[in-house]
Amino acid sequence: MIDVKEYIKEKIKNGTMHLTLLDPDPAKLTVENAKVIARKLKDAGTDAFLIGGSTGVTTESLNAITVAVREETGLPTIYFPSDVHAISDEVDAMLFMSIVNSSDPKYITHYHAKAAPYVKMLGIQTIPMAYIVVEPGMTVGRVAKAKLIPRDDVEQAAGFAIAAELLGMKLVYLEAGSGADKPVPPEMIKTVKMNIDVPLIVGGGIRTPEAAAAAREAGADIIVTGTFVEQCSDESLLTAVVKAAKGI
Ligand code: 1GP
Repeated sequence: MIDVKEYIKEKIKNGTMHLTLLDPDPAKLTVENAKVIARKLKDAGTDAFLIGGSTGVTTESLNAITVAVREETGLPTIYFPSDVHAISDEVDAMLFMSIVNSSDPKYITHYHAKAAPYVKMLGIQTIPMAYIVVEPGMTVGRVAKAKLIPRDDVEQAAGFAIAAELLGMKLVYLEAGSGADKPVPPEMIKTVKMNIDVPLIVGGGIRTPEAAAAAREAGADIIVTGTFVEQCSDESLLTAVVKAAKGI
């Protein structure tokens, strides 16, 4: 298995990474579709796959999509946890993430206490990550009862990010929510990036080369696109977004 922490460290030395998010809810994505999308995104230059969604994910669907993506692309697969009951040892790593601005302890540490013994027993590589949900927040904001960071409150976002770093988190993720009409504001990305030394992930609502470039130029180390890559059939636009994210 790939050492994903090391892979990320090496990649971001050379610039921003692009991660493709696939939602393994069987109602949204079949294994065959996942293979087609994964192949297209590999060709477009994506660096790794995040696999996860807020609802409808099972261990079986997670395993099936992970194996398909790995076989199709050979790129790292990283579980973006959905549900305490869905855990896979097929992934190369798992984001062991706390939704630090949730108002519900379940999403901060309590679900973790239920999942952790299994994660440890299965020997899954974990990467501790703070997940900060910004307006509009979308499904994850509602499901995880996030106290959404207002789009203009860059200090609050920075405060959560710095706290996360001091708590020992190895990644910080600024999330506007999957399918958001507006991505995380570049000003917020810039302020958070200036204040932390761990890699910064940005996602939610990025679906144009301009938005991807704006996030990269503001300081994102890793840019995630999900809805756009699942829906876009124009391969030149896919490639343009991935290239804009990576600055190549
Ligand atoms: C969601 O940040 C990701 O967790 C991706 O968002 O689906 O809007 O690309 P999109």
